[in-house]
Amino acid sequence: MAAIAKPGSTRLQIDLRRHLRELEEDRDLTRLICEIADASKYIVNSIRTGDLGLAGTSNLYGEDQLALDVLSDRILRKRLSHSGVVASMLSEETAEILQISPDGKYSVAFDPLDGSSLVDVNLAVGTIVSIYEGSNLLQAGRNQVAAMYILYGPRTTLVYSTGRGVHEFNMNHLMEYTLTAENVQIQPSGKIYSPGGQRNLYTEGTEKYVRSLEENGYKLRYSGGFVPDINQVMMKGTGIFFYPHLRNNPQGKLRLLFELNPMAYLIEQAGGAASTGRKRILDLNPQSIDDRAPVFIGCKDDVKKAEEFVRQFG
Ligand code: AFP
Repeated sequence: MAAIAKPGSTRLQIDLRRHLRELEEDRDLTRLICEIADASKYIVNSIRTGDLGLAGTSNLYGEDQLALDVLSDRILRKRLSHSGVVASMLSEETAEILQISPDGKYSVAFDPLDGSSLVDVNLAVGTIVSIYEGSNLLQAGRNQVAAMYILYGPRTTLVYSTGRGVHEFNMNHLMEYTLTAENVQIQPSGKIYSPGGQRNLYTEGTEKYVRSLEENGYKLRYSGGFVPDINQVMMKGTGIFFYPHLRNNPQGKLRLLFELNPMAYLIEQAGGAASTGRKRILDLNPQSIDDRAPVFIGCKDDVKKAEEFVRQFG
C-alpha cells in the first residue's frame, strides 16, 4: 500500500487515476470513479452554456425538472451504462432502479445535479454519487465501498473516498483533475452552522440546539445547496449542517440514497459524524428508493450535542 502523505504535505500534479492506482484500488472501481469524473466535464460545460429553463417533465418526487437536471442525468446514465463495470444504477431524476449488466461489479445511486434550482442565480451546485459492490442498492449506507461529489463552483472540484481517507482534486485548464488535498480531516467541534428548513417549524429540541450554537458564537453559513454546504465543512474542517425533522415533516427533506448516505460516508471518513438526531445515518435500512431522513452532519461533538437536545426535547 503506497504511503499516504500526512495532512498538509499533499503531492501535487497527481491525477485522479494515478491516485487510485497508488492506493492499489480495485481496477473496476478505479474505472468507475474515472468514468464519473469524465462525465462531470460534460456537466460543467452544460452548466456554463446550457439551457437554464424547465424541461417540461417532473421527477420521482413530482418536482419540475430543469433542462439541466435532465441533461446531467442523461450524461451520467450514458457513461455508467457503457462503463462495463455497473450492475445496476438509480438516479434521483428517474423513478426506478435500472439493471445494466449481470457482469457488472458495482451499483451506483446518484443525484446528477443537486441544488439545480440555484444555477440560474449562479450559486454553486453539485453531483453526488454513492457506490456499492454487487447489484443491491437498497442496503445500509455503511456497506458503501465508495462515495464522491463534484462541486461546480468558482472552481470545479471532486472529493472522493474508497474507505482510505478523503481526497480532493481540482479540475485544471485541461479539464483534468489533479490532487489538491489528501486525507482531509474534520475537527471535533466547529464554529459555523448551516441550518436547513423553515426555522418556525423547528421542534423544541432543534430550536434549543440552534440557540446553544448561537450563544457559543457559531456563525451562520447556508447556501441552499447541500454539496457546497458540506464541502465548506469538509474543506474548512469545521462546522455542522442540518436539515432536521420539522413539526410538519418528521422525515425532513433530504434523500437517503442520493444525498445522505454518500455525504455521511465521506464525512465519517474525514473524522466527522452524521445522525438523524437519534440514529447514525449509515445504519439506516432503506425501505424504498425515495426514503428521506432528518440529518445533523459535520463535527463529531456538534452532532453529539444535537442528539442530546433532540433526545431530551424532541
Ligand atoms: P433542489 O435540488 O430542489 O434545489 O434542492 C436542493 C436540496 O436538495 C439540497 O441541496 C439543499 O440542502 C436543500 O434541498 C435546500 O432545501 P431548502 O430549499 O428547503 O432550504
